Amino acid sequence: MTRREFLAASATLTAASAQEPSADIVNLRIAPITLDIGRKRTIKTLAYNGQVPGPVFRWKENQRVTIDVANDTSEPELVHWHGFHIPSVVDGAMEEGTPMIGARATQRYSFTVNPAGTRWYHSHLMGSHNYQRGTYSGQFGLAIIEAAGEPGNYDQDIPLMIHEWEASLSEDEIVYRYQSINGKMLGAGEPVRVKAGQRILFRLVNASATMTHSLALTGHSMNVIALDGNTVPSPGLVRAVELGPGERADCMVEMNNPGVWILGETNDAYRNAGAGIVVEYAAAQGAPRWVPPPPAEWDYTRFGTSSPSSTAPDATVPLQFKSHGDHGWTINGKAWPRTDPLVVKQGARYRLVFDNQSSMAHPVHLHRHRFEITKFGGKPTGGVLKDVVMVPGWKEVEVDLIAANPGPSLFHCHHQFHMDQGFMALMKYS
Ligand SMILES: [Cu+2]
Repeated sequence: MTRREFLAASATLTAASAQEPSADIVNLRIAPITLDIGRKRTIKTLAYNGQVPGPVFRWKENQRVTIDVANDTSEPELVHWHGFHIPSVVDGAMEEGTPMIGARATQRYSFTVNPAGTRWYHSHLMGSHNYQRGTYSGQFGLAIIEAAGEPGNYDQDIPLMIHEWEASLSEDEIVYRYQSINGKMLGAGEPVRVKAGQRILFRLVNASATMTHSLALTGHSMNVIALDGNTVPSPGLVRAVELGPGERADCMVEMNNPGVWILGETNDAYRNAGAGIVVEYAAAQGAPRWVPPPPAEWDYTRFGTSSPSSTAPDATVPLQFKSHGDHGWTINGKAWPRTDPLVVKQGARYRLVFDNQSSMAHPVHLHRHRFEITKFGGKPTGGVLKDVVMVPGWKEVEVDLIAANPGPSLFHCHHQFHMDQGFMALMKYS
């Protein structure tokens, strides 16, 4: 290429980017707000665009998007695009090489969105032990990536993001004073208004820093059609959905039982602390009703195929999780930043064996990739694709990962307190 040709080509590139529709550029502003969560309670927190949750982004799969983030706070920040398969430099984790957004500075994130499904975005601050920042704050929002040509067979699409407020440490555990769905305590916000005969897609997101939640809609069953935004092979009706921090479930509900109901936490104390929202049929009256669902064990395998994929992995990687009391959490005996990196070769299939040598369940998350659950607590399965998996206490979970997105990727517990205590490693491509 001659210099003249090169200049002509660059001019074309510049012109092409200048012609990008402005609708593809969105702005996020991180700033302190006073959030009214209802019941005469206000919370001082950090949020996106002055609201909790942040704006819902609806993007088309493979659309090029640009997000200009202004950090209007006194500390560095960054935004993680959870469940997106994008380059490390824009993924939103400092450990992967994403630049921090300095205090009072701005940063442009530009990438092509995929894969389709319910994704979300949130702060990814590390090790602050400040229970007002990172995932403890109001910095979270939903991003829906729509598959091309997908009709969307439902009448309403309702995102519900659960979160807690005023965290403190009590006997080595994080406790909260208040809980909310979409930033409001149960009964304080607008109800979800429905009509008999409608099909509603509820996008449930656990935007908690540390809590696992079980959610039910009184009077209705929920058809789980996708987990972490990925369609499951065997959708199934459940009375309650369990979500660890970072997990999502897309639930289709037939509105066939008119009344005024509560969609909320099955745990009474959590629901009374605010974790719920009213679902109100047109013309229905009376106080919102809560009836506890029958107890049931949450099991990913019921949404999978009965037999796992027959593809053999190229390598098996055991990863043992253990607590060392005051010294924090370890992966194979080492805590971040001393954890051994997980080195993978592009295109290879790895079977990761998560061995939980503790009594606590851990929501284990891998950035920039998704994995397929192949065995859950000894039970083989296939077809359930996730980016966070809850590994129950003293149990083993096996997942298959195809290394298909080169660049450093964080692997960590999505429980913020565990992550801050060392439960983190880096996956690298050789
Ligand atoms: Cu954990």
